[in-house]
Amino acid sequence: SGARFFAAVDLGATSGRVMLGRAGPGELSLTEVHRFPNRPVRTGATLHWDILALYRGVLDGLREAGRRAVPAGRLDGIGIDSWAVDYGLLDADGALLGNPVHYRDGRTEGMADRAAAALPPEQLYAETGVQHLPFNTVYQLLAACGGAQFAAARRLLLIPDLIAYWLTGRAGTELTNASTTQLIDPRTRDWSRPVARALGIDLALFPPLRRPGDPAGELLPEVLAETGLTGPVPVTAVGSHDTASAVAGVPAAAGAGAGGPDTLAYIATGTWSLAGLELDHPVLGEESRRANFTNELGVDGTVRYLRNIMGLWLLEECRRAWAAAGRPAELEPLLAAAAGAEPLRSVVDAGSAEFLAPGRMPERIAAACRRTGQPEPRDAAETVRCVLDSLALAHRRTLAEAVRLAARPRPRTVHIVGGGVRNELLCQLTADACGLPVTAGPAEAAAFGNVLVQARAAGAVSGGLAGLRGLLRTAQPLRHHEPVRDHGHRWRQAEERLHG
Ligand code: LRH
Repeated sequence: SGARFFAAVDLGATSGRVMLGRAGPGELSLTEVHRFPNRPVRTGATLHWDILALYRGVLDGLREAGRRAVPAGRLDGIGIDSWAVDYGLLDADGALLGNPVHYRDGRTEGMADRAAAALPPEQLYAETGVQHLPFNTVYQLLAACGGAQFAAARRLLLIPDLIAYWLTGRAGTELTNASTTQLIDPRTRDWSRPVARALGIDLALFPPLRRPGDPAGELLPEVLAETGLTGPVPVTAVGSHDTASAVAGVPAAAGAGAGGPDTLAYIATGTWSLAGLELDHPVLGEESRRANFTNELGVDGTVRYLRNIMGLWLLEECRRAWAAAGRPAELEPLLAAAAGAEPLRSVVDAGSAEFLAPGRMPERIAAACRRTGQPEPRDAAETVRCVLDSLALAHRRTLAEAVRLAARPRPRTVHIVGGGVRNELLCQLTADACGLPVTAGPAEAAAFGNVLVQARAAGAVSGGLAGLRGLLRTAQPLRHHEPVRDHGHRWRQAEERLHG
């Protein structure tokens, strides 16, 4: 057939993967060829990403993708996406200055206040539409700017742009990820000079913007040699923010999505739950700011109107604590036990930044229950149940608020994509909490969205976002969860317990 081969590099907070996509007219499939752990490293007080280990994982994955392509060694394109917000600094020779700092590092404490003294939060939101998260890039820059590394920096590259730079020798700033820096105006989809000026951030640090679908260079000869690939291999800008690619990879029905009559509601689950709507314009009002919704930019002119929810981080951190204490921490038995535990016994605010930092998660969850006058979980099963109920409740609350603030019709279904798809209990509880059917899948939505954008840029497939998404519905089996009827009042009560 005329199918062509594309590699999608998708770097998440706990693991990275390289997927080999096969795409052609009416054809789309995806195979995982390499997965590697992403293990942050603390030196002194600072939590870092081990960026060279990640880059080695990328090279190993590209080599394996080439082996499996037909003919071997030939790839028609490479696209890179990762978590948002973080960056590396380069010196005047183009060398990396230190390991990129992890967004969960504590260095940004107090920076929002410093920013607010220079630019009122109302104005910052009206200009950028970005929710307040303690680790937004602008706060990281304010924390970094007194240091020696920052003084030596000539260039700033967001994580996927840094990987692309090492692969190609060419530097750019991909737009969807740039929109999480809090330096982009979502109306013009370009830098906000007023914000940069007010905060004293030099936009010249950022190489020029490129948009999903734009060329991002070709693999360097050394990279071809190391991966065994046959040149030329183009690298293409995709939605390099993983959430942008994941939402491009939502198998939405025709008619649902930006500009369509139906509301596209999604939850991109993984370390985070990103719950919201796809819109064709940003929502920048004061009510939206107070509700802490963000307007991230998506592929093809779309806007992701969503809120960050702590996601499976809560569960992963509990398991890490139990494993360290020598207690059972295997996922499947814990989920089975949680399924049998009393529903909605206690819930915590899964949107709260109090759960952002690593460490002692079961104790912190118990403390939050105590503080809100609810019973503490008595064992691991009850703790896991509390986490999943709390996530489902946050999904319900966030989607309902998004629909109201964006003045959109009630969605017909909620799409869950990303790693959380594998957690059937979470998907069912989300259906119950939202009172809406859930369509679960694909788990690798980010890689699908990544491949689709590259494949279109290469001319292997064509169409708008709706057309591309049409290919997804046959590429992967999807699971459907019907909400249990008459449970609405239980979730309403739990919500009142927590939020009044
Ligand atoms: C998810 C994600 C999310 C960001 C966070 C930093 O991986 O990109 O969209 O808010 O990481």
